[in-house]
Amino acid sequence: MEALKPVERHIHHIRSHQQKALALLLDPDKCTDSRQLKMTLDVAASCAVDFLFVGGSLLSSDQLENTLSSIRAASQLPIVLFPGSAQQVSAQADALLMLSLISGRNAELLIGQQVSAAPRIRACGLETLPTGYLLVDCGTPTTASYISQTMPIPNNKPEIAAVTVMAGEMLGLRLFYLDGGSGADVQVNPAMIEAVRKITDLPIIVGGGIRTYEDAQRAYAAGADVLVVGTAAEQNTDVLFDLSKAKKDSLLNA
Ligand code: 1GP
Repeated sequence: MEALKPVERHIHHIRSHQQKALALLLDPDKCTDSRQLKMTLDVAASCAVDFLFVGGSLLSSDQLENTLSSIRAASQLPIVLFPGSAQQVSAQADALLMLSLISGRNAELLIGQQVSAAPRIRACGLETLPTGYLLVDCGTPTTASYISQTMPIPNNKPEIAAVTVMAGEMLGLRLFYLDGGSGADVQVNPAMIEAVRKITDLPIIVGGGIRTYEDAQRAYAAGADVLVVGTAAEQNTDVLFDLSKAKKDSLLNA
């Protein structure tokens, strides 16, 4: 097998050392104030955030390149694109989550957008992380569920997520992302994370509705390797201190 590239290797390194990671999600539509962005990135650095995820299910302004330049100028953290569509590809990033929405049955998001984006991704030389993406119904219809026109997995059905991940692993996907969607009412059910953890040793990313130390602690304890926070940090960057503490404490509790 080909040697792992830096971002995927970093995630595996964290996992193999029983550590956890925290990713801050930045939505380019909401990063138009460069002073605010710089302050957010400074907090991220002081909280030992591991990755910056950049993207959105729906980008209504053309701010991706500008946002990436501003992030590059103000932060050393690895930038991972979290694309909502084939347009969200840029050589300024370090890597891209090559998402396939395996919880849904929309061919366009299972493989269509990926085919459209592949030549550009290759031309940019971006590292790709083959990621099985699962949307979970966390209490409110989200932009991700609406735009993807897919039915999310019910949060009280861990077994559906588990067999979906099982199939994804058999297909060769190498990471899994359980997502309640941005601004979810509640976090992904820890029982679902646990069920997925039991059937795969591959890295698990979890996001959507994570707002507190306790939310993060529950998700890490259930087996999440990387937690993603967006909305709560947009509202108040202090949440990064709490989530970072949960990350450190999870190591002590391991
Ligand atoms: C959304 O997982 C991310 O795709 C983050 O969700 O904005 O609710 O933190 P929040």
